[in-house]
Amino acid sequence: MKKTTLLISLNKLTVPYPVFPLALVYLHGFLKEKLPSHDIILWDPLVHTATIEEIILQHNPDYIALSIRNIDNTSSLNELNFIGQYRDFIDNLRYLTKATLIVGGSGFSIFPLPLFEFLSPDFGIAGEGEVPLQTLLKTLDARGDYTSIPGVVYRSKGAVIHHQNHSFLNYQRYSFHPDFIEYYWQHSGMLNLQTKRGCAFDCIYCTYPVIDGDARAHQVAELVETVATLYRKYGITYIFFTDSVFNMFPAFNRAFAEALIAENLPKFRWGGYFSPKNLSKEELSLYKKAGLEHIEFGTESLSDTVLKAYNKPFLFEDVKMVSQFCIELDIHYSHFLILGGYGETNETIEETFENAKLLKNTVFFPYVGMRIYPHTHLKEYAIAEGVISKDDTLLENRFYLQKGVDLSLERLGALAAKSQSRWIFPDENDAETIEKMRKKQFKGPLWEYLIR
Ligand code: B12
Repeated sequence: MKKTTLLISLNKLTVPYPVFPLALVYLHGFLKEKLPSHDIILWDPLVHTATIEEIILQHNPDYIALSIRNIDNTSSLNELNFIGQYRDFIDNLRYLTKATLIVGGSGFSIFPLPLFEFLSPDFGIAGEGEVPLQTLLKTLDARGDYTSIPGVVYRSKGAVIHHQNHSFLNYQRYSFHPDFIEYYWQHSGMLNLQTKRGCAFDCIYCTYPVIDGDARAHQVAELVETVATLYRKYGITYIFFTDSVFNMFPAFNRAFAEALIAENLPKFRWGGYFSPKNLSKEELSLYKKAGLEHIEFGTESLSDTVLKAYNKPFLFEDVKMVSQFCIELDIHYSHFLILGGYGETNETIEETFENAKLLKNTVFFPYVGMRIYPHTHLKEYAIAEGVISKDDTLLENRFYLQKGVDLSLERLGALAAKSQSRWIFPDENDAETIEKMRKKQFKGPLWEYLIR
């Protein structure tokens, strides 16, 4: 008999805009192909008007797989944490249904053990989800032994066990779900797609290597086919490539850009996260021809002392150079910064604001302090300095704010006001303006309209 699996996105955050739950369409696409013995139903509280009670009544699922993306908003200025609402949701599911509950997602993957303890699902999957979820569902259907499936988290004799997954997929099966495409195109002004997984860098605060594992690329032909279908069949002309860092694997990127150009999608535009490291003007110019419209640089500081302390593999000189390339090629670009993290001083803060004046036609998005996450170098430094205790799960928002540095908004705001560029601190709420612009069919990230 056919089983029913309900796939849910738990993300209700709409800041800076609602983010298309890419994980769900990948998991759906993969399971449709590899697990035909299951009917897969998708539910997203932002998209669908039916309530979870109605969905459960209608489909009576055997399994419910929940995607947990955000744990917190990484901002010390307007702290949010979402795990309480996830637990309430799961408690309600326990009341509504006897279905087996499985959780996964980037947020879950950062904290698999403590979050499993906190949420009490039946199973968790940390990291890439496609193969582990398919294997787990098949095994549970057959009442088989799930205890050694890579990636799976479960409880045994009171302890929570996690077997890490080290073998990864190098392709994707994108499922074109019209409800999702329509809602997110209207409300986000972009859809998204991933061309690579994992991260090759080792920045002291970052969770990406823990979430995604080793850096690897997907397949050019399949990606271009997905972009072309979204463009031709659904009228999607703007995509955010969600890779941790887009400019890894230059040979792959070149092939991808050339294939996009050959596909001839004249109105197609895209953007992504880039690193200022290893980015030539010639490469950027090719991406521009392939539709590159905006770049969000994970720069973090404009002071070499701090870049070194954060273990960023570039210098301010690189930042200046790639910013200039963007200006010359007419590519919108912004810089994300972390002020007051490990190694910052009052002088390096001043240096960052001074250097910001040398970067023209851009927007800065500064975070204040570094969110401390498990399995990072920063966690070890914070323990050594007594900022957190050794056994802190870090599920609650914990920040590293460099002692002795004046990080008051008064000071930072005054420095920002003196610089010639636009600084958008995380507590600035532009939601209303953004919503108005979306209604007028403005596409893309929209910060490009704020450039001074
Ligand atoms: C791209 C990105 C963005 C872009 C998104 C652009 C866009 N249009 O898509 C932007 C800049 C908008 C953004 C914003 C934010 N982001 Co962000 N973002 C990312 C990034 C780099 C990639 C996310 C992605 O799309 N991955 C690709 C998909 C396919 O992968 P995935 O979701 O992980 O899914 C796989 C697995 O997790 C698993 N899986 C997923 N769900 C499920 C469910 C089940 C049941 C199973 C079994 C498996 C499973 O299988 C999937 C396929 O293999 C991640 C970091 C990272 N490397 O993951 C951060 C990340 C998701 N972001 C994060 C945060 C915090 C935010 C913000 C709150 C930041 C802020 N202060 O504004 C906002 C929230 C926006 C919102 N409305 O939700 C955090 C979330 C964790 C946390 N700390 O809470 C991350 C992990 C980064 C970090 N700091 O650690 N983000």
